[in-house]
Amino acid sequence: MTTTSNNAIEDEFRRMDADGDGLVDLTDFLRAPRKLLAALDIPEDAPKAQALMRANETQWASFLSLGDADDDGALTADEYVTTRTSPAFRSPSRPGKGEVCQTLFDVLDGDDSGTISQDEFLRAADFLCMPRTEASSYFASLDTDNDGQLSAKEFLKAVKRFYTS
Ligand SMILES: [Ca+2]
Ligand SMILES: [Ca+2]
Ligand SMILES: [Ca+2]
Repeated sequence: MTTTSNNAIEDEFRRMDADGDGLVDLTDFLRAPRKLLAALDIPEDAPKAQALMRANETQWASFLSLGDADDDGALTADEYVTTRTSPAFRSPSRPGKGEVCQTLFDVLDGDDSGTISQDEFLRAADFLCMPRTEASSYFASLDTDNDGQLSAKEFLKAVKRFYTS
């Protein structure tokens, strides 16, 4: 099992802290899902979009409850590391975690087929900062039954790996 080094977590923090003020707040935290919705042309008032944003807000509240030592509603780099290295962060029952995975799946499943096709997956590749060729092979590695579609189960396994690596 690999432990995420604090350096990697600090990099993650700096990516989230888009305005570089040394704090990550709710606006910073919601920037990524907002960008994804924009990349997928999903209006923010669509039910799928609202579900994704609500799930992220719940997730943010759990980040604060784990790491916001001074209770100011924003995380410093140190507070962020505390959140990310807390054993409760990895818990599958952490508030918002399952909801974020499920609502992310629904957003990527553009045609509501209940599975994510390679095309649907590649639409999000830019958002994942992944070159298309890499995204294609990543998709293939996630599609464990090789039917060309990611089931919710295949997808959740991937997200879970992402959040625990
Ligand atoms: Ca704080
Ligand atoms: Ca689909
Ligand atoms: Ca599959």
